[in-house]
Amino acid sequence: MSQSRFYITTPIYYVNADPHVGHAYTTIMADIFARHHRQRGEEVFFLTGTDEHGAKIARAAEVAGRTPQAHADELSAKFRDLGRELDASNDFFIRTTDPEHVAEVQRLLAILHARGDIYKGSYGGWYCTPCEAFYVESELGENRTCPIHGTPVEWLEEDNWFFRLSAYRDRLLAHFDAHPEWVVPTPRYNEARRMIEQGVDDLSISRSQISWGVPVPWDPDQVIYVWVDALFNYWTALSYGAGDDGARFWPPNLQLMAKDILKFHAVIWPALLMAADLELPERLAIHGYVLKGGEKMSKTTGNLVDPFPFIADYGIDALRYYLSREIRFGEDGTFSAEGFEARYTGELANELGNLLNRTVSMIDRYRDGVIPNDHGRDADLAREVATRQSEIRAAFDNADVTRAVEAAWVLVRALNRLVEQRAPWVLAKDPDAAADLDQVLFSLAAGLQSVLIMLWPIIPTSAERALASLGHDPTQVGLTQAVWGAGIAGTSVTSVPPLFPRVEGRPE
Ligand code: ME8
Repeated sequence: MSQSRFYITTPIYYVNADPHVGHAYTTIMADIFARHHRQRGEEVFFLTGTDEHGAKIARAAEVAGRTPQAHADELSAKFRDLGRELDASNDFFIRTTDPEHVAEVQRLLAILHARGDIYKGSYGGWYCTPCEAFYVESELGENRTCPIHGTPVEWLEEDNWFFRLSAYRDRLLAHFDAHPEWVVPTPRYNEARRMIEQGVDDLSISRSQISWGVPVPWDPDQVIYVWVDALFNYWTALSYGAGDDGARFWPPNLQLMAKDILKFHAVIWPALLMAADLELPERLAIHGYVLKGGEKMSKTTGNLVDPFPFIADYGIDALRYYLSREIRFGEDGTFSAEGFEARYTGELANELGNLLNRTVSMIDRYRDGVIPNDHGRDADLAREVATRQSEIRAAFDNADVTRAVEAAWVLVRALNRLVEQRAPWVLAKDPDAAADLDQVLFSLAAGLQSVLIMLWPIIPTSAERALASLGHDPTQVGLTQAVWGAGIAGTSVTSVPPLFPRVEGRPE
């Protein structure tokens, strides 16, 4: 049987400024999906990277007093480092300045040109450099400002190469109709469909007034519009970053992004792929914004949260857990230091960390550190484990990370209730209750083993440490290992320092 594949992407981030929690959010969410699909035994390719061309980067470099390349090198390295800090298990990190990417974009563009999908024209419009996009007058905010950034737009007029986007309108609509779940959640699907219905203009896909970009292959005085260069990264990465036959991963199964770049991915991207005769992605999952004080965190507005202090103080798993649980996937949600601390202490430390601690120390004290046998008296709990596992699979299939964490947490709470209701410390005093005590200790260990494997995509390092303390090989985190009590009776537990230790003070 051939192994199924799963190709997942994040947007490639602009290297105009340092990364913030918004970028961390998308990368962490993508990593959670990637890990979950690996747990299913699938061959996963997880791609992230940086978007390095265009006026926005050229200007940022100018302000920093260095060449665009030197600027991109430094900032791209920061995004790569952020990925490592986040424990992102990406299989490749693409940079649009990679020569292989540049060559492949030029090859694709030449194909579109040869097919008659590209023509020369002239264009004038209101340009927002932070968006790297044109707007029509009716889309602008007060005093001619960008609807996304609120910053002034500028009038740009030049002779450019155009892509016949309008010619793809009917095919795009047909694709939307045939694949009602290709953009989730539904309001985003509707929004994108409406944009196409209302009419799409041809797209200027080159710039003559800037030089920081990929030269148009048949007209080197122009560079390719940065969004066209960037969107193709999802394809070009496979041509040099995924080993021999990287194209086997095509098309992407899941592409994550926030709603700011919906139009580029749900309207322009599929049309470019149709023109290049490439299969369309299976699904785009559009998540909400991470807000700070009620506003979108953004490099342009400057209301940023730096993820690094939170990672330093609480550990990366705490950030991964907080973001996946607090911000309902697909909706906007607020990042706050108070909320972070509350979930860390109330849930990770008190509910999960203590549960492990108590379980291991009771097995130590009452059973010499060896997990007893199952007496078959907790069939309901065993069934609940199976139910939650199916729920988690379904949640991931519906691109709903938050629901997956919630389902796992229901089990954590059920196990805490088990401790309180059965009070092993009382059973331990009664010699006739030995089998009952065996059962509760086995059930706690079995339940923990299962739930830790289910939580592994979210909190990988903590889950591995906890599994090891239960005598489970921490490299074995496939979902088949998450069945009730798999191979756990008779193994020895070892106590470990608290998974989520108390943190003094907190980042602002
Ligand atoms: O748009 N909340 O790059 P970018 C949630 N280079 N997610 C956020 C966020 C926030 N406050 N801020 C940023 C670009 N993000 C282009 C993409 S792809 C071919 C080219 C995340 O650096 C989110 O994924 O502005 C958003 O879509 C992306 O970063 C935008 O990153």
